[in-house]
Amino acid sequence: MDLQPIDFRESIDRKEFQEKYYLPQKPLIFRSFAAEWPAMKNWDYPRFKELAGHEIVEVFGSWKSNSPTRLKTPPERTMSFSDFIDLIHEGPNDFRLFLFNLFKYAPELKKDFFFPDIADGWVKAIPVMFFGGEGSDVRLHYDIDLSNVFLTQFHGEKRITLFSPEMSPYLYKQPMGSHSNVDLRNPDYDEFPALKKAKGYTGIIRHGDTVFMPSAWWHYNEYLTTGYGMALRTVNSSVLKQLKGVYNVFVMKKIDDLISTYYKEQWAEWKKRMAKSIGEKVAS
Ligand SMILES: O=C(O)CCC(=O)C(=O)O
Ligand SMILES: [Fe+2]
Repeated sequence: MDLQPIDFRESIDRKEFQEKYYLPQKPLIFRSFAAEWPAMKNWDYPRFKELAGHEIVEVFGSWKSNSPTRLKTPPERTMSFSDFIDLIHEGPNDFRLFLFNLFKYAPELKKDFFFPDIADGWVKAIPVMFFGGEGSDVRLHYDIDLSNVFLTQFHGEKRITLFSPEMSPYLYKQPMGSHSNVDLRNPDYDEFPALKKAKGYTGIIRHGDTVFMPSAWWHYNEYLTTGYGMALRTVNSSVLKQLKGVYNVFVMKKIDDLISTYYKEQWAEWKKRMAKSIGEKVAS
C-alpha cells in the first residue's frame, strides 16, 4: 500500500478550494471550515447529556465480528445516550454511534454551526454525528449517497485513510454494497494481494479540523482517542450520480437487507468470492 499525506491547510478561501480541491475532487484537511462555529467552544459531553442523555441510542461494536459483509450492519446493543457517553470514556473499546442525528433530540444545537460558503448544494436536512471510543474503527467504505462529505472533528483525534473511487478493485469492494472487509490496521496481503497496489492518502484530524472527502471516496477511520465528529454534505454535481445515490440508499440497501435475512451465509460467501475474484484479476 502506498499512502501519501492528505494536503493540510490552516485556511483556504472559496476560489482556491474550488479550483484545487472541490472541482478536481481531491481530499483536504483544513481548519477554516469550522473555525467560526460556536460549537467549537460550546459543545461538550455534559451539555449533550443534559439535552439528550435520556434518549435511547443504537450502539455499534467491532465491524469484524458483526455481519461484515452486510451493507447495513445491525447494532449490537441499545442504551441511553448518557450511558453510551460514559461507556466510551471507560478506556479503549469498540463502541460507536454511526450516522447519529443528535439534532432530532436537541435542535438548539443547530444554532451552533453554519454551512460555510466554500461550496454550494448543502444537504441541510441531515447533519449527522459519529461518536467512538478510543481504539474503535469504522469499516473501509464510501458513502452510498455519493455526496461530498465534510467531516469535522471534535474533542479527540482520528486517523483518516482515503482512496479514490478508481481504487475499488484493489480494495476488494463487495458487490451490492459500498464497503470492503479488508482490515487496514492489519493488512493481510496473503489473502488480499491486490491491496499491495492500492494508492491512497492518510492524515490525522484533531479538534477543529475538517476533512473534505470527495464523492465516492473510500474512507477508513480510526479513533485514536475517544471523540466525535459531524459530517455535512453537498450533493453530487452530476444528476446521474445523484440518482444513483438515491437508488443506493432506497433500493440497493433494502435488497441487500432482504437477501441477507433469508440467505445469510450463502450471500456473505458469494460477496467475499466476488470481491476476491476482482482482486485476483488486478493483483498480478
Ligand atoms: O468517523 C466516523 O465515525 C465515520 C464517518 C463517516 O463515515 C462519514 O462521515 O462518512
Ligand atoms: Fe462514511
